[in-house]
Amino acid sequence: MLDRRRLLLGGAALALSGCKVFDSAGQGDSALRRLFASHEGLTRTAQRAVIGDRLAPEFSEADIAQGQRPNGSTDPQGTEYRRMAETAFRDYRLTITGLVETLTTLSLADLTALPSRTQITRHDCVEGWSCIAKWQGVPLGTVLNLAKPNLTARYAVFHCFDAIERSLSGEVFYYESIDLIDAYHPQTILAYAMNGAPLPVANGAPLRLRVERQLGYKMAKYVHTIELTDSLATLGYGKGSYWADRGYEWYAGI
Ligand SMILES: Nc1nc2c(c(=O)[nH]1)N[C@H]1C(S)=C(S)[C@@H](COP(=O)(O)O)O[C@H]1N2
Ligand SMILES: [Mo]
Repeated sequence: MLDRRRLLLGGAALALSGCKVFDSAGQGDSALRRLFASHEGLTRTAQRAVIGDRLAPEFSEADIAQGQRPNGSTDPQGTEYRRMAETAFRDYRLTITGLVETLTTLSLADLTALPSRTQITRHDCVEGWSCIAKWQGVPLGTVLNLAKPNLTARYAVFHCFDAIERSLSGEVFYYESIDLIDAYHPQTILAYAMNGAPLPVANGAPLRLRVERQLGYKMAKYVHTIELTDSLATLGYGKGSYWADRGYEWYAGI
């Protein structure tokens, strides 16, 4: 498999271990940030060339050694989210908007009524840990097709319920994006179940993305809106995701 860290960052990755450490790399004009920026275009092209349309490895039940380790936000505190969680997400609606023909909203019952896919895959966090878990959900492509994407759509942006950052200047809600190649990849699903049970709050209930050929931070939890766009320029600081805006690569291929 591609040695992503060596290809991307050389020795710089070795000095970094956690999201907090990366976060500081996102401040201002750090040398590390410039290093990331100069590698981004090159690595995305190189990784795509190597990866092509391949499937991520899938595992067996026997490979599930432990629960999925919760990371990042694990208990969103917003009032809308808390109210939904208390009533088993009966009032949850996923919205698909942006460059689509039909603005579409789907309840959890609507989503679970669609044909589902189940896959046992390994989640790799950039902090250096991995977990194998079983994910069940609806293929993202199926959901996007209900909204009929315009031909101009290039990216799927995920807007989430959790405020990942709170400061005097306000709250920043987690956001991520993938291109439509990954969005329509057969293993890209909106998961509502994990290891045979409804998705726990700690792991992104009621709905989280699985995009199996990329690192953990791409797999947006607590998704409330999927927006199709032709550009990422107006999202956050323009790099396409909360963590990409803070120094990670946008295309986090593994
Ligand atoms: N909405 C949201 N999605 C998120 C995060 C987050 O903080 N908020 N953290 C990301 C990171 S860094 C990882 S490793 C995985 C963790 O998923 P898990 O809690 O199911 O292990 O979710 C990703 N998706
Ligand atoms: Mo992560």
